[in-house]
This record gives sequence, C-alpha cells and structure tokens, in this order.
Amino acid sequence: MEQDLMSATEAPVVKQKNSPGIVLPRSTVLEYPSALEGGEVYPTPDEPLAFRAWFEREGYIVVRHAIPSRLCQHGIDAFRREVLVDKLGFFERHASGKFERHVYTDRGFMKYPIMNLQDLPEKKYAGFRRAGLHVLTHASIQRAIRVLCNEAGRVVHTMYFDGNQTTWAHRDGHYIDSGQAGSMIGVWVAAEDIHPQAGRFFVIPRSHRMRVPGEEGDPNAAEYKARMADFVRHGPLECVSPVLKQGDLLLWTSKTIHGSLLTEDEHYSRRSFTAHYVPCSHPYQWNVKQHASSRSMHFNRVEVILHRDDATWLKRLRNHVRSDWPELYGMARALTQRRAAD
Ligand SMILES: O=C(O)CCC(=O)C(=O)O
Repeated sequence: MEQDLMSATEAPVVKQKNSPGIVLPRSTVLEYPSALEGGEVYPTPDEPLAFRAWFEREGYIVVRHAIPSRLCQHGIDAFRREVLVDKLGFFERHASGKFERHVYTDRGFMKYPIMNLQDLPEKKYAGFRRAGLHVLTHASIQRAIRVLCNEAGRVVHTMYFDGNQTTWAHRDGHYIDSGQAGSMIGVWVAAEDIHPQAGRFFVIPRSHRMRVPGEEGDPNAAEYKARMADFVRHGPLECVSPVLKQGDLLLWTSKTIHGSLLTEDEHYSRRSFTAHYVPCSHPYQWNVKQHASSRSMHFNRVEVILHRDDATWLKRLRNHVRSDWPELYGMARALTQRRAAD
C-alpha cells in the first residue's frame, strides 16, 4: 500500500480530510520494498543464512509473531496502570535526554517515549519494568540477534512508546553503537496492532551503505536533522514502513536510517518497546556522551546495561528524591533553573 499524496510541493502532503497539512518524509511510503513484487517474503531465523543475507543487504528485517501477544498486552496494561497515570513522575526522555514529566496528547497518550526501562525505580514501576524487559529479552529476540551476530547480544539501551513523538530520521550509530561501528542492532516490538495512521516506524532500506552529505555534524543539531530529512525525502532510496501487528518484530543495523511518520489520526497510539543490542564480545560506546556506564544486570539471561548515574552520594540522593518525592524534586529543579536564568 502507498500513501495517497499531493505531489508538487517541496515536502509531500497527505490528502486526508481530517488532517490537512500532514508532511510525509517522502512522497511514496511503501509497506515493503518494491523489489518484493510478489508481496512480503522476509526470511525467518529458521533459515539463518537467508535471514542474515537479507539483513546485511537491506539493513533491516521483519519477524512476524515473534513475541506472544499476551506478553505485549501485559506490558501495555502495566504501563497504563503504573506509568501513564503518574502525572508527577519524572522520566528520562529520548528527544531531550532529560528527565521530564509526561506530556499528553489530546487523546491522553504519552507523547514522548521514556528511555531505559531497566533504570526505572524498581518498586514504583515494578510491573511495567519487568513486563517491558520480558518483551525485550524474549527468546525470539535473543535467537534473531544470535543469528545476525553469530553470538549472543547484550542490551545497551531501551525505550517505550505510547503516542508518537515523530522521531526525526537518524542513524542510531551517531548516538550509540558497538565499538565496531555499525554492529549494533535495533529492535522494535509492536506492543499492539499499529494503525497505518498512527505514525508508523519507517526505515530506509540499504541506507546503511550510503553516506549522507554533511551527516558528520552533531546528531542533536537542527542541521543534522534537516540533512537527514532531506536525504529521506529526495534521496535515491525507498522509504518502507511495514505494517506491524502486535508481537511483530523489526530489526535494523545502527547505520540504517529510520524514524517515524507523522500521525495522521490522533485517535491511534503506536505502543512499542524498543532496544539496542551489541554483540557480547564487543564494547559499546556513546558517541554523544563522555562516559559509557560499566554497570549491568542480567534479565532473562541477557546482560542489560544500567545507565542510572549512582556514582556519588549526592547523585544517589537526587535520584531518590526524583523517584520518591517528585513534587519536591520538581520544585527544587524549577528553583535552580530560575536562579540560573537570573
Ligand atoms: O519508533 C520510533 O519513533 C523511533 C524508534 C527509534 O528511533 C529507535 O528505537 O532507535
């Protein structure tokens, strides 16, 4: 299926009665690469050579029905029960890299995804943290990673999406990667059936082998985002946005450009768990931060890196206040920010 578009404008616009002005990353967004004329035929991890060859050639792959639906549902239910309703709590955000309270969409979804479920306060969000890590370390994911890396992987980063932040086009490797650049693998698990108008995940197949002019700059800068968007919009490659159902899994390399489409209908959430895996024998590295955390835990026999900064008693106190006294933390932070602005 292709999205229906008006063509002549600089940035393509979806023809949609209820959502005028929706800008797509490219005039044509496909459900699967056009090379697959007969429709979708992704090799499965049961055919390891074909699975790996596809992934290495295209830079991504989809595994249908990888995670049991009940596990995904369990994660969503726990999120709604423990996290979504917590209006005072501070959560680390993907877009800003800072701890912030929820921003809700008009339909009451959490707009900005939360990062690193493994670092969430263990007691306060126990059900969600466990359910999320169960999904992200599920045996199907471990198997797919083993087939692709020839060894087990460890989790260096995780996220949970409820609504759509409209993720800018990027390569993960500009932010975090294996010590052997390009060897980190992203995994995206559809926690529910993702509606085509919910702002689906998109990927640019074969982009892991191409340079984008000027991409070397700061990946958090507006210029980087503009260049990446321009490459997606006008570059030589297709934009693919597979329709994912609850429990489907999409994997991509850390050099593959990806992001999310704009939401066309705000009624729909796009709940998903994501993680980034690095082969166990590789070091991992931040490319936007000074220090990589060396602390980790094991979950489901998978090593999961912990990023919560507990290094000094002052930081431990700050973390404790943020988690258990969020109102006080919020006031203290507002005061500090006001002082800094004076
Ligand atoms: O789903 C999205 O909006 C983007 C996810 C993503 O960029 C990632 O997990 O690396």
